[in-house]
Amino acid sequence: MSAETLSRPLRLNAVSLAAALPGVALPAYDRDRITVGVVHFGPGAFHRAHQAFYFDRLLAQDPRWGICAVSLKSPGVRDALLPQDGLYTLAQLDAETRFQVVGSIVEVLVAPEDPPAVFARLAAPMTRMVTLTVTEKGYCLTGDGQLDVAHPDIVHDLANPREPVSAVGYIVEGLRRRFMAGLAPYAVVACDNLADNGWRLKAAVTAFAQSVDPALAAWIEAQARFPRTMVDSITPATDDALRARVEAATGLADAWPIQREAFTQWVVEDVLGPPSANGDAPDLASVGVTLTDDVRGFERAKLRLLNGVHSTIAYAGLLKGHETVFEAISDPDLARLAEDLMVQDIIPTLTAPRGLDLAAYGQAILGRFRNPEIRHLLAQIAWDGSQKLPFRILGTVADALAAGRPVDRLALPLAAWMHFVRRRAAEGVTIVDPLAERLVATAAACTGDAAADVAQFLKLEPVFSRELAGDAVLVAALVKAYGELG
Ligand code: CS2
Repeated sequence: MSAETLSRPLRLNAVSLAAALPGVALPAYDRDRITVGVVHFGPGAFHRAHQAFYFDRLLAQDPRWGICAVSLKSPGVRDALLPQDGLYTLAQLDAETRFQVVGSIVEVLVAPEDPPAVFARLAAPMTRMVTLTVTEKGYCLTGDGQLDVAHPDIVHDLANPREPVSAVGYIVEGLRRRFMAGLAPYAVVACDNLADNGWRLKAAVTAFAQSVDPALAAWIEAQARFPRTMVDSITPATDDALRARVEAATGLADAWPIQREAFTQWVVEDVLGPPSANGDAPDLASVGVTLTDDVRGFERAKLRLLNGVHSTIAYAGLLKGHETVFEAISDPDLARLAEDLMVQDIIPTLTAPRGLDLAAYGQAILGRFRNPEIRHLLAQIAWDGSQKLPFRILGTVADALAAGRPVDRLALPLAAWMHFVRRRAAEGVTIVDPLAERLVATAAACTGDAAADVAQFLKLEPVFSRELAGDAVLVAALVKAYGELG
């Protein structure tokens, strides 16, 4: 063996795992005994940081909950994880650093390459749960939360329900096959940052199924469970610095490690039924998941306080030339804005779930933003603003307006987003957003006159409902904020 070969670290996989450096946590179960109980759509960084981590814990006590991860579009995850036997490293970067190899993903499929393999998994009796992290836009909903029947993927899937391309289309086709086979439906667990995520998904799935077969829709309506959830763990995108750090810490080369903060939370609406010996429902509570009847309280608090303030400092921070959340929250003006928004504008719109002190929760979130170990790019959070702002900021705005409270500060993130869009469009930088084309056209119609520019943006109906766009108090606040930031 040449010196060069000797110095190159082994690639992480089922065999090399034994050579991981001491201190690296390894799967605490025999992976050969794992069966697939979960099909997951969208195995991006967040899934691998969060749900796959909880299932990894669960597998130590129950081997029926291995994950079949399904990418709806790109083969990237499969290409990285296949040579690694599905294994990857999760780095928890915080006051303490922890490296762990996660083993819960036992199969990775790329749906467009092999739809029958996906259908087979969905229709398998052992599959009891389908989870999703497909981002806000992956649900194909209209601005008011209904299935968007004009969305190209949904148009395609309604015309070809047996050859779907969307997550909703796959879920319905899988359920149809179970219905025909006399099997119980799987539970469908939406894990994206949408208010009432499970309910919205259930409505979309049922509406789709209605056009396929009304009896199927009625069966789904009556029998399938779509718990609402709140998911939380700050997970910046993987970069080469992380790859190098993971390699140094584990002694193994990982093509796609994942990083996150130590904090993680998963709150699931308690509708899945008791965990049972026949494997119908996983014992999520035993691995740290909160099961509750009041998921909405948790979900609103998290969406509005964490994600709302995240988006605020992303747009306002980028305008001020900052690159990361840590830099932005270290800017005293932005830190004050974040805190004032939380205390004066957002918390008054929330009802605390039992046991949650909202003021302390808000402070803890700001503390998490100050984690110096995490290099979370503002540009990443700025993606898909048209999809995120309605859930993160506009709900708070609507509640404040209804209560007769001022919305001047809440107008700042919205105005900052408008400037962000204009600036990117002017610089010819791609805007990552499903509405990118309309955003660029909107930016092109802007002149720099605050009232006229704001009016252009307010025409974007998937973002601003007609009611909000016509609200004189909000319009005045937006024009003022836009002028101040310009
Ligand atoms: C972030 C979220 O990228 C974003 O838009 O606001 O991904 C955030 O980090 C997570 O929701 C935290 O749980």
